[in-house]
Amino acid sequence: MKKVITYGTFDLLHFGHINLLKRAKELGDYLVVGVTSDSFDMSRGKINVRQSLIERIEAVKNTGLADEIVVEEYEGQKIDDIKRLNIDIFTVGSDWVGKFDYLNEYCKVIYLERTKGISSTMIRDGSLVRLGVIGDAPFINKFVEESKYVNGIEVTCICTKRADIIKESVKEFVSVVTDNYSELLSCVDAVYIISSPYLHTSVIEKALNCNKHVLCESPITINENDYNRLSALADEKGLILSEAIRTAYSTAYDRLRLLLKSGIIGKIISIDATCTSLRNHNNVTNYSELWNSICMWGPTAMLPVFQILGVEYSKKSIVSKIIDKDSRFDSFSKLSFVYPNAVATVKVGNGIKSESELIISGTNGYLYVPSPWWKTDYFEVRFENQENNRRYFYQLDGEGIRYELVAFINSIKAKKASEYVERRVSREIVKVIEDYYNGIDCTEIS
Ligand code: C2G
Repeated sequence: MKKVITYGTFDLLHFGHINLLKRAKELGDYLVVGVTSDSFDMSRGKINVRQSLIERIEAVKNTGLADEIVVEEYEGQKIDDIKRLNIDIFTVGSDWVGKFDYLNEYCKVIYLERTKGISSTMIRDGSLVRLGVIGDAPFINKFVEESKYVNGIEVTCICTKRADIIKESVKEFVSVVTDNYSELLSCVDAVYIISSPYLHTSVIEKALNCNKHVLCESPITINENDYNRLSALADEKGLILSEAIRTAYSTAYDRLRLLLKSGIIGKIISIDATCTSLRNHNNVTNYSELWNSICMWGPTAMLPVFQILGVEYSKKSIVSKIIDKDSRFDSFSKLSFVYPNAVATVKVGNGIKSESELIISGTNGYLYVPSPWWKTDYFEVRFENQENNRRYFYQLDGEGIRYELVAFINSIKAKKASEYVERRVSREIVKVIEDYYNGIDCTEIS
């Protein structure tokens, strides 16, 4: 008797799962299905499984395809199960190609083609959001790979002028790769935009006019009037327009804000946020194709300032080292904000390197987030008496993309913008960047 085993979460069992189970069954005479436990899914970063283990097991049972069901509870269990149950074939969908080759030592490994396209019922009842991705950055690969960990969303289409940067495994996952934005809009419910900030306004406007929800890399626009017009359009059409600043959605950052609210460091007097990188700086011929420092890092670095101190500062100044005047490419900018009772400094650089930490100083102590603070799973609260210092750890899966996607689909379902990046904060970020482009409150260094 040939024994086959397959594993999965099988949350809100759909046609793709059933199709996989059917073909798995056809590979042999006896099918064992491993259903992941809630805690195993949590630990492997599946953060929004909607059904309990019991419900998911029940659904697999009801297909009548499984001869035996086991619960997958720990990393490495597959080897134990294969040996214990005398399995001949391990199979799983093609989205996992290569990932389980190590099991070849114990049995035959077969990757079955993943079912592309999604059951129309799931789209109709709103339990699945078809997402289109538009942009030309290699980051698209990471984004699509991360989306697999989030239930309720599926990247079905990528629109790019650079199909060459899309990995084969990612092409395998999506149904359509095109350079035609209208084609993308015709087959999705929502779009994720990672094109250049100069293009955002027209790309967002077109999506909203086609009744698609939007998740856009920050800055959403570089013009306040455009921002106001786009958010009004989203409201009028009952659509979500969300800003993709990953840090805002991470657990550590969220807990940090709550702790500060509780007054743990007393009155907040100063915030210093630094974000720098040295990306794509070799052999640059056209700076307008690169993200300058203020667009690449400004939104993330300004986020804690505006969320914690508010947007009613009385004075700001921007000092920049501009290395390409035509595109106003700053390799470094230092922004200062003066509030009636506090101050903030933001340093951003795409072309210089510094310690990328976040320090929030208060009358009783300070909060320290080590470099790179924007993707942290850890921070410390420090006091004069070191014995009172506290360290906080939180898991961060996939640099925060998963959390961002979960928040996005939750707001689509709730028909309400999420509070992770408030409108007033988004608007202020846009305003500061617009002022930078117009040279307002700006000083240049050579
Ligand atoms: N699947 C598919 N087509 C889809 C969706 C899912 O063929 N449109 C397959 C997956 O490739 C997987 C199975 O259905 O083989 C179950 O999918 P999930 O519940 O999403 O489970 P997954 O996270 O892929 O876990 O240890 C767990 C396994 O590694 C698989």
